[in-house]
Amino acid sequence: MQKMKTTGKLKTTGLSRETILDVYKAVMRGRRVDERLWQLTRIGKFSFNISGQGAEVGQAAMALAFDYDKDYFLPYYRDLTAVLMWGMTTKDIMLAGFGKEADPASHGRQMPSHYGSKAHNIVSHSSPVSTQYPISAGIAYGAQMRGEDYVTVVTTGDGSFSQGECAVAMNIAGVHKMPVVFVVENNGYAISVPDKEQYAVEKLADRGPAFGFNGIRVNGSDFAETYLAFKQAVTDARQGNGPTLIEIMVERLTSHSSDDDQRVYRSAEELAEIKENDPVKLFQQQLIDEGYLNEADIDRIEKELETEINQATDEAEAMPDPDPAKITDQLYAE
Ligand SMILES: Cc1ncc(C[n+]2csc(CCOP(=O)(O)OP(=O)(O)O)c2C)c(N)n1
Repeated sequence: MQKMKTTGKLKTTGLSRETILDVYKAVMRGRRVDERLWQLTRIGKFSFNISGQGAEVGQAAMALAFDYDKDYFLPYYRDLTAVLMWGMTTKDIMLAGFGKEADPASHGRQMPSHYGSKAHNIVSHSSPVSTQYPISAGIAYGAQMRGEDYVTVVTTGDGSFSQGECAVAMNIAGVHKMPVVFVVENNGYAISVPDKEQYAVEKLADRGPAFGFNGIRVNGSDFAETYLAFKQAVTDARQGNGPTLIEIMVERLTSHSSDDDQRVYRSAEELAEIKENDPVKLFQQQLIDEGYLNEADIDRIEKELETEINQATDEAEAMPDPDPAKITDQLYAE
């Protein structure tokens, strides 16, 4: 996988110090909630976990470019940091993991990590990968038909991006210049299959021009580069200039899921290297070096998150389970 160094200075984003600190907290929330999800899975309280560790910085940069009050988000299963920024709460995530009735994604009927919240325009996806892509084009077309100015963003993984659904969605979106941002989070693997066995193009972003719009590859460990690319894509979509494809290069620090062991197919050297280049560690160091963060801030934010996550875990676990007599509720519109 191609490695890229963190480069873009945070001041080039034009964001305030307060916003940058909020982003730092969101990135740390993504990491710490994810760690808790693993613990809950390992002690048998959750059935399954699929992790976003290594993609937090890229996802935060993506999410920040959108208007959470009106834009639509169709995430995939690694987008924990992004959905938390978009309005889902740590407790929402726990409710889904425990399979509780109050889970906003599916009222306890879906697997964990199938994020969704009607209140926040976050559309939950199906387990067959990339089926969210054609739906995103439909939602974007709805904006054009109704004359509304919301933008839709949809994500998937590098392996899933070879599914036909992605081509179908990008083709029709290109034809109608739809207000949609297509995203592929490239972590170099589809479970155990490395990128060189997945596609023959140099970059997945190269598929954008094939459908008549821009394709850009960004380093997801570089907050400024990623944020500025998304800002431009959102502006273009809102102004009627059509879609953009953004390929975010991220890491996958964990195994594919709680049912996988990546030590079987990734070398010890490779695993040591990705740990060394952990994007969260690099981002924290960048904030310190550029004067946004000090040790006292780091400690304070860690304590705040620990309290938040403990509280969310306890409260969600104490909530009622779904009533088996109502198992078919929520399947069809009333
Ligand atoms: C249509 C379909 N085929 C296969 C699977 C099983 N499956 C789930 S995740 C996955 C790998 C996806 O890899 P990638 O798109 O690179 O995303 P990543 O998990 O690396 O983020 C596969 C094959 C599925 N869920 N749906």
